[in-house]
Amino acid sequence: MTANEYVKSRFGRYMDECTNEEIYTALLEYVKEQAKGKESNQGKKKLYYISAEFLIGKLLSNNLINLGLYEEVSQELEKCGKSLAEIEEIELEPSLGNGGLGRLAACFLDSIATLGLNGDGVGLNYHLGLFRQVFENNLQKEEPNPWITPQSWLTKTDKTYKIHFGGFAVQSRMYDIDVAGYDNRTTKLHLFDVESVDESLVQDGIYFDKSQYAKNLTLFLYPDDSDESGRLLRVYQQYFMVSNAARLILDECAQKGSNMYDLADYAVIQINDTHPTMVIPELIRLLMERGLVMDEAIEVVSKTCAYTNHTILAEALEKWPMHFMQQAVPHLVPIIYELNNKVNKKFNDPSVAIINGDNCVCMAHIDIHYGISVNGVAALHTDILKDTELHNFYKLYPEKFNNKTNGITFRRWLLYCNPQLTSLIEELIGPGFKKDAMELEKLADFVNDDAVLEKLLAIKEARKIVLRDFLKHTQNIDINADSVFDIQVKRLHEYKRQQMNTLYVIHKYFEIRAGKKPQRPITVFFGAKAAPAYTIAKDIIHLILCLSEIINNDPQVSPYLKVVMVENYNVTLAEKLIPACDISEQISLASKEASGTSNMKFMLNGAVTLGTKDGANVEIAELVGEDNIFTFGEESQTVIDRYARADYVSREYYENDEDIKKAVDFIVSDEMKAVGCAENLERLYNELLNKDWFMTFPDFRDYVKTRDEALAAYEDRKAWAKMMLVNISKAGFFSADRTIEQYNDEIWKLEK
Ligand code: 26Q
Repeated sequence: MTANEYVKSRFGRYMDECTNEEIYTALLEYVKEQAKGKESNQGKKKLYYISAEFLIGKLLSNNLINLGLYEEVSQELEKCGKSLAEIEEIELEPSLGNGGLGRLAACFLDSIATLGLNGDGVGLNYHLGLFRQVFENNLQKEEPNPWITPQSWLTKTDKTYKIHFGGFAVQSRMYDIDVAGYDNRTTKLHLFDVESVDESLVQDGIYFDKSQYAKNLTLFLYPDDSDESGRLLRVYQQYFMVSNAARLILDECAQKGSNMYDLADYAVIQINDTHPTMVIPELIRLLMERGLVMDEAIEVVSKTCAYTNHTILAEALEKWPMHFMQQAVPHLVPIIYELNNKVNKKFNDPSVAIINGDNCVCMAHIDIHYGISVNGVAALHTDILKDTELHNFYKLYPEKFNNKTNGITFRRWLLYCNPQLTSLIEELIGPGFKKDAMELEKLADFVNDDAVLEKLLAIKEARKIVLRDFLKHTQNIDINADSVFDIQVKRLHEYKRQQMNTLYVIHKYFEIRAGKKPQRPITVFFGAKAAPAYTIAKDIIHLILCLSEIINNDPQVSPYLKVVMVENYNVTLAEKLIPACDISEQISLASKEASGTSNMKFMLNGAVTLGTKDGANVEIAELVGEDNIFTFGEESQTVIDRYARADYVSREYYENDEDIKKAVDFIVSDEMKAVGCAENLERLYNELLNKDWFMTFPDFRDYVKTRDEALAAYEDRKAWAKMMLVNISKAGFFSADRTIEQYNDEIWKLEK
């Protein structure tokens, strides 16, 4: 049955007589039907990828592409004067992730399905997701972000469990989303929910009673900081997630014939950061309920779990106070004590203990001692874990440590989001790259082909116009499509250094006012949510919005420079911003960004990276060569040494560098205060002057110089197009298919 026939059977009318809502509903059902036909791999051993976040994005077009239905459906829609783009507008984007870690989990599911591996995702069905960001008076405000409608990708299953917490229990239910692989099988994303959750608990903004657990367990995705009651709720959420996962795993393995002692032959669990760590004690507990003694249960579980670390920032390594555990999950406490005793007996080294001197449970330590594998997410990151952050563990278990450089799914981040570029590539090297991304290397043959270079530039121009029209339509923003598009989109965090980018813009603003005009207008895009309680991050957003207003209202500068901060940056916006980008800002302080993944998406779409030698930028630089990337800033070892010496004084840079001083002073100028809030601006100014923990000033000179070099290089259009082509041709390594093959070959060992 074609899509149009399906619409007719569903509504009694063909597409041309249906509303967009009806067409959307019918296509959603049609895709669900088609996905059923693609069975999942039923091999003996199965991967359970447990993650508190799955930032899946809208699914309609992606599923159509992966099921091979995209062309057919687009053409049928076109015949009746409609476009898939307008139907897609009906779909709400689930915001089930903060950023990179959640998006990585989504890319991995796509690759697991595409490679035909037996693996499912397990997570939580947050009703209101992460907050929706709105700007009011140049400040971020948070609002709930409901996404579950009667027509959604969720399928209610009859799987339910009773989950016990200290003092009460809840009934859970599993919902499934089918994940269609590209031209292959499907896998499932299992999202657990509580029947008793109550959306009316939310009052003003995103405030709600944090103590009514039965009503709020899956209400929101909790952003990465906050008050004590929020942190405690996070523990309840994590336990709810892993207790459900553990029960599901044991049920499925028992059904396949496991006697529980051989669990590792049936299941492998990938723990996505420490958020699902309690699955280890919970599995031990459940195995003991099934008759194993504790030592046996510990041994079985220790052969089944593997841990991925995504962060070097000490404050992001989860440590939960023991009294949280006592309150939320008292039945895990004796097991955690036993896990700690065993470690202490064996190693007698407080730095590797599970319970630390402050009586907190170090979640990562459980994963490392009681798992088969510890991996970082880029080569530099893994090296830093081994040499510095987790060095004491590396000495104990060198064989457990390994690197898995992140990847992205090319289905969403090339085929879907940039059909124009996809067609050109296919015209040049055939369709093989869609299945084997390394074939992109064949593009290198065209680096001196002027006609090809012209076409690449034309596609970029076309994509800028698409972005311009989209932002006009959705956010009423006006941009000049003939300007250079310089883009930094990612969660707002001081280590990612959006503040350094902003200081550069201020510096440019002064240059233009002084008569030094850029050769071509520049548009600087930001997109970022800040965690609601992360004050300085919100101050940085405030600064960007104020600066944008000042520049917009300055007729002397606005023809040459524009700052655009898009509201509520999400996957849908990323899909529009990335194909239009010329310069990709990847400017984290060296050693701090574990990998980054937007850097890969930009490169794949022909943007040139302006970046520090951090995370996966290092591997990008190695692949494209120094001529095809703009790198700047101090090396990670220099930064690590500087932290160790603790002798960085930001004020010295401020006092000795006129440009830094001028830019920083502008933050608290009368001009800025006229559009902004003095308290916020002064707080940020003081933070930079007295702390600047992520060392923006030492890198500032080199950043300005290198960014200006990139802008100058842009003017040689042919040379720039060559750089674009080299970047695209070398992006194959960053396919998540490669990453997942490596996870499977070296950790999971699933049959194909
Ligand atoms: C921790 C404790 C309490 C509440 C929340 C959290 C929390 C939530 C989310 C801690 C961390 C996160 C998200 C981390 C993240 O997105 N890390 C990114 O992972 C990417 C994929 O590996 C990397 O590319 C990025 O470099 C890394 O920052």
